[in-house]
Amino acid sequence: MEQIVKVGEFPPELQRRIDQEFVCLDPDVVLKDDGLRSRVRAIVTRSNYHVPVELIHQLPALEIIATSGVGYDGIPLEEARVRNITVTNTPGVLDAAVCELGIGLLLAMLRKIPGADDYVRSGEWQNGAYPLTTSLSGMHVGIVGLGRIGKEFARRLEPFGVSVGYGGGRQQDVPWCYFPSVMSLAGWADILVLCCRGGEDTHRLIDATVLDALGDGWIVNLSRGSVVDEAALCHALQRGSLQGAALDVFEEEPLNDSPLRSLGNVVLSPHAGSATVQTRIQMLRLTLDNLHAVLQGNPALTPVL
Ligand code: 8YV
Repeated sequence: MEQIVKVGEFPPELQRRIDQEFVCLDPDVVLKDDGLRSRVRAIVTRSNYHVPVELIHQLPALEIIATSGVGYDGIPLEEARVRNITVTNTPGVLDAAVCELGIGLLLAMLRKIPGADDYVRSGEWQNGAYPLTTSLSGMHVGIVGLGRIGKEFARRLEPFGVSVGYGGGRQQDVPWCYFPSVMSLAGWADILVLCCRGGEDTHRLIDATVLDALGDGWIVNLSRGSVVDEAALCHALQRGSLQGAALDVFEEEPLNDSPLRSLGNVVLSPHAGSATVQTRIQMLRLTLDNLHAVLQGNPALTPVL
């Protein structure tokens, strides 16, 4: 079996599947063995890890970097482009899972479901009714980044009787309202849902000015923590100008001792958008198929580069 470099960790049940098709080597092991280092043709990783550019420099025979995930902001694309290294991701197979969680987080945030569960468990209900919450129906929901996941999310919103807008990219032939900027979208929306990719182009796209434009609204982040100025978000939530947030991603993961962890108007999720058994198996299958294709001299199934 081909020896490949593995950057990051896969859950045991997925690693066992990889081990049936490839021999995974730790980067440090490869870099200490010049023979191995000169032969290795592939890197496998996951989208929440960073592939160091220094590692790529040390692997002269590298042909493919395959990530299990849709995001590729952790891969030094320019270096890969210069070296004509194929980069692949796993788009499409995780859209449903991410959007299912996103709808769940949106409803949990508006209807304060985690707090309601605590309210019953703690016996607080004996003292009176749970405070009234907020309906989704009738809201203006603005989607930042109308890619595959953004479109899937918009389609799943429609049965809830909301108005859907989108912004942060080009106008598309879709039945939703286009806004030429994130600022104008935030000014229209009651709820911003972040579905854009991570990376330099979207770094802190949602900053204090956008949060001010959103006003006493809500925000759901399904994309990357880097897309939001987290300090500005905390400040808006703490002073109550922003009514609430539901976050699956964070500037630093796992979330550290952030003020977000003590705010009652925030629903927190551990970067679990694609984290279902079925979805992760599908993502890994596509990742491995990309590796086999390129290493056998064939085109990648889902190339980014
Ligand atoms: C996680 C994701 O990276 O697909 C992405 O970009 O953020 C998630 O799917 C997951 O760890 C991928 O294995």
